[in-house]
Amino acid sequence: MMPTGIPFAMTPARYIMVGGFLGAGKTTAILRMAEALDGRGHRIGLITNDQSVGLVDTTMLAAHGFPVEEITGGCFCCRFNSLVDAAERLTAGTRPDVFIAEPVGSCTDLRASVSYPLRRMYGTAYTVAPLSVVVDPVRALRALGIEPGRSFTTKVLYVYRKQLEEAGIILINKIDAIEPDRIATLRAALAGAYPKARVLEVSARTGQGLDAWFDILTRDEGATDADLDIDYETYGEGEALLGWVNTTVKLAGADFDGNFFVGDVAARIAAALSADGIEIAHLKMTLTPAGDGGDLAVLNQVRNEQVAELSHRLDGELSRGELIVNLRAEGDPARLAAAVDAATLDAADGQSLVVSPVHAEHFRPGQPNPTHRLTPV
Ligand SMILES: Nc1nc2c(ncn2[C@@H]2O[C@H](COP(=O)(O)OP(=O)(O)OP(=O)(O)O)[C@@H](O)[C@H]2O)c(=O)[nH]1
Ligand SMILES: [Mg+2]
Repeated sequence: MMPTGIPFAMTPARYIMVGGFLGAGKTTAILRMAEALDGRGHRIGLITNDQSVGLVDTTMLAAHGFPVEEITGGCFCCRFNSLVDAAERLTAGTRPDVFIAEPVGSCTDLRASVSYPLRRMYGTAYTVAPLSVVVDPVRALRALGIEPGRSFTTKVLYVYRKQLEEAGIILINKIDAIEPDRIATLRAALAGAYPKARVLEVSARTGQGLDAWFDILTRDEGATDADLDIDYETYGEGEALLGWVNTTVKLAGADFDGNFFVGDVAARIAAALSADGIEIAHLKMTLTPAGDGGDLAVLNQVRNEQVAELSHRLDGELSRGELIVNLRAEGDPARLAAAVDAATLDAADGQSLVVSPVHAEHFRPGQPNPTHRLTPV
């Protein structure tokens, strides 16, 4: 039966895509949106995306009880058919009327390679919301050259700016964590540089400002998204400057404090990378105790000098568990992987834990090669 009191037609389903650079707060904002729209009577299906398997985001979102499909092996634009298949699998399972999708944080040109093709080819199945691009204000102030501080090199920043250029909505996130005058400066700069986008200020953490965003996403079409003039060679080079590491290991030993453990691993990784002058884009970890108690630690760090944050803490100690580490940073993937391995082993040594590898890979994303690339008619 159709739920009532819903602000837009239920068939076709709504497709909402939440982009933005690595670590901006996409997953956090999506979780908030899923909870809010679920509360309004919608059935939600989530789609995560990454260059490879073993994802912290999927583990985290699934832990909140929402159906999640993971698309790996490339971004939505290059795996368009997998995106449609994932939506169909979710439909076969729980028949969502709202799909919320998180593209890879180093991906851009989503409007031409995902939104238009969805509208043109599957317009009876989906209406597509304006493209949101989430922004971490400290990262943005540095990337736009407004504030000093460690940032990325020119080609990575090219991708960063292209993401903003195609946004229908720019979501300045994390306003709980930064002074209002810095937000005002950033807002003015973004509004000046990207005049077609609506700029909203929110905190995905506290919920401030999010309702206005949800309202726009559930009502409007994506007509305000800007068209992108993009050089795929520079885009590909920028994306490939970011190294990716995904590792999963099992830990076993006497009872240990998992919250302390993930913080220790993060501190060791950040110290090693800082020593090499490598900037972290996003380091994230989950530690899940063996068994099915539903307990979970989630750690994130989005800049070298930031103290890692635990957004979920384990309730008690554990003796066996699975650690997933996802690191994205501007540096040689082999060097990044070595830093992750050494940090994990050294931290485990400190607790006399045995580490058994489950999955390990490191790579640079391949040249983006969209399945479709359409512009408006
Ligand atoms: N202070 C504060 N922190 C936030 C807010 N939203 C997200 N964060 C934190 O920012 C970090 C990154 O958040 P994610 O939601 O994982 O970011 P993401 O954009 O999904 O990252 P990738 O998937 O790696 O691209 C986490 O530590 C979050 O807890 C916010 O509104 N305020
Ligand atoms: Mg995410």
